[in-house]
Amino acid sequence: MATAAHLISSLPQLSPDVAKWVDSVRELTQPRAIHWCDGSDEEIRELTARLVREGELQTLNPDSFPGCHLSRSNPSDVARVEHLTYICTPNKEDAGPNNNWMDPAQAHTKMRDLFRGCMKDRTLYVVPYCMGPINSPLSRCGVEITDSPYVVINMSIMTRMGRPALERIAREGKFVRGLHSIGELDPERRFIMHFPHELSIESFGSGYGGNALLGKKCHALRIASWQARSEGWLAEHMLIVGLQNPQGETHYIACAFPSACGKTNLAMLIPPDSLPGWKVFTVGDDIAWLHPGADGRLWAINPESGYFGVVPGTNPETNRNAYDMIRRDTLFTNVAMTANNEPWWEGLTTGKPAVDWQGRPYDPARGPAAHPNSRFTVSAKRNPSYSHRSEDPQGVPISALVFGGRRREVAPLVYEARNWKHGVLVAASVASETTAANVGQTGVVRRDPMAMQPFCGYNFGDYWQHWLDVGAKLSKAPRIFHVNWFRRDAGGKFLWPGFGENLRVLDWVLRRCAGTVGANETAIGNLPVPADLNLQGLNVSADALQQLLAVEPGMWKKETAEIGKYLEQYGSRLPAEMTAQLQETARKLGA
Ligand code: OXD
Ligand code: MN
Repeated sequence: MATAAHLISSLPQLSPDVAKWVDSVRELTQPRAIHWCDGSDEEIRELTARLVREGELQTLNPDSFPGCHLSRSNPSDVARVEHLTYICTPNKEDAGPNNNWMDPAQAHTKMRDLFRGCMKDRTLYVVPYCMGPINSPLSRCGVEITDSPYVVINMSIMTRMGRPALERIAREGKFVRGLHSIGELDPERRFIMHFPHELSIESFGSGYGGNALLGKKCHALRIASWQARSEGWLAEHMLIVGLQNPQGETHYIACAFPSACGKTNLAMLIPPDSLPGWKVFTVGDDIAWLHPGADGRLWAINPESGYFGVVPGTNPETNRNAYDMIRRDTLFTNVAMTANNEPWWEGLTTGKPAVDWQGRPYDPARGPAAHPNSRFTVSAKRNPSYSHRSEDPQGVPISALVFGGRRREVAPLVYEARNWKHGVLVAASVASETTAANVGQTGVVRRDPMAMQPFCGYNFGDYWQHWLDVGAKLSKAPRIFHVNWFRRDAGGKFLWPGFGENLRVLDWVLRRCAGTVGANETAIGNLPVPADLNLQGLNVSADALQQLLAVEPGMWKKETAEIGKYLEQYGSRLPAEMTAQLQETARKLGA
């Protein structure tokens, strides 16, 4: 077996810390072989071919879906598991009421017991990766050790994986350690542990995306948010998109929405025909690392290089870019299949399912054909609206930060915060109906501050203070907005068409940033004067518009009281500024 020591001669750029760590994991987990991933196309081709031979992956119709494969998860392992996800800080208070906490020593002992001997008869893969452009000072590296070849293939799409990352780690010395095993896929023996002080992650018992692709939620959000606090930047659950207006000017915005609220759709938005001259460029669809620049602006990179997107609902009307993008070189997880070996999911208007996501003959009595959280993994470069600025080592300057949730009532279509400090309160007050991206009940409203409830690696109280501190450093801070595409009327019907039409709201957002449009100042922030929204060619009635832009004082007094109650649980860690901002809103509401 290739030990790390004997690899040092063939990999002159190997960091001794990586070598030592891999050796200690080898001793603990007892793999049959070790594979150091170099990230080459040939490596991924061979791995894919092997999984097809072994029946782990299924080749989809090579004529209509060339280079596409299907993976089926264990039915008990199809979503993130927030109740089994822990932040292990020496001091419990540092993890905060927003996280499950375990003492680091206790967590390490528990995990060592699970990992001991778990890779017998398996190959241990060493996956070096870089989050962000390989030559960007804003990027950070990690190494994931895993026994799942499915994870390796995903990581090769989602990150800059392989030799250049290993070389960067050797130069920098610092890297995030992620140890992962699928174990026996037993939900009773499943834990996702984070040790922010050690920049390390230990994940056992799940092969599903957010639990197992450790570069994504575990590193780029939970560990990175901690790292960002100590280094003076922000790691956020945000898409990044460039909007070019008919005058030819491009502005970048970053938007945070809870899981499965349409971030991928917004990131790839197609301007409707009735808004000629607009172009949209995608920089990222899920995560943004935001750094204050020397020029007083906030600069963003997307640490990822691919998309791990929700499939159901994707069709030429909702997201033509994604629909086109996933027709080749895409790894599908838990979709259904037609008789013709094409992938199929709910929301497709063509074809019909023959086999469901579990590989059984499709029977509508058993529920949807594709799992509601079925996913595509695909390189960002396959996106027709891919922005070449995604590779810019400096990132892109951000004009506006947009937050939102899935709310049938209360939150209007759009409003602008009074200033950065009020914006931090607005963002901390985000609430949304839960979705299938996490195990648990769907459709109940929960607070999801900055859409980071499942992903912030430390106490939200400290996190909000950090947001206030970052804002204080920005002489040209982005403006902060809140949107709600999901507002419904009394009969439960959506009031706003959403999808491409959301550009009309973003147009107003950009005009606010440019200072070329006024607003209605209300108790909760600044709303559009209805005549200032470009609704040309759109069939939204005056009554619907009135409801979309209404601030109902009764509902908002109740909302403000609920926000206050939610924030109270952060006790002495809650910044006084947040209370002051909330009191200001309450005063304006006459509460
Ligand atoms: C995701 C999520 O997978 O937020 O992006 O759950
Ligand atoms: Mn996400």
